[in-house]
Amino acid sequence: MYFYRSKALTLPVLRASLSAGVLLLICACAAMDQHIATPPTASLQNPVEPATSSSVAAGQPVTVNLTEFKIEMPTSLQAGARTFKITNSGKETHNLKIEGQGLEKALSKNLKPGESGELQVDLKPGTYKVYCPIGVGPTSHDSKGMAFQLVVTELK
Ligand SMILES: [Cu+2]
Repeated sequence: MYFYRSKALTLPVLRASLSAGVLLLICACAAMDQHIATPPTASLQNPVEPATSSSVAAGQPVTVNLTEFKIEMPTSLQAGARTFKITNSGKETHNLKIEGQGLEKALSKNLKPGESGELQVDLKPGTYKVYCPIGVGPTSHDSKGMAFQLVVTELK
């Protein structure tokens, strides 16, 4: 009985403090779902594509969208040589850097608003830090949200 009562008392407090965060999380998940091409839905959308998922994943360019202060792209990719097609859709200058598994690569030139660039990377399985290298310390775009961990899986 005591257990139930204490739960009921803490619930409104939790709801009030977390509602904003939960909403953000839901939005983030929905946005990511749109950008991650899962093999089953991809084959439905593109019936011309061969059934082998390896060729689909290996050759496809990765679309990256940069805004304040977000990096929109799949958070998981299959290993292999990939081209990142990066567009700055924001209002500030951005770049994209990928670090991990002995790899460290960024666009040679920062992207002004509206500009795009391509980055060639040979991804080995493992985790990478993908971030915007603009700014230093607490005002860096990295610490403002332009960073995430990319997981690269074995080529199937
Ligand atoms: Cu940036």
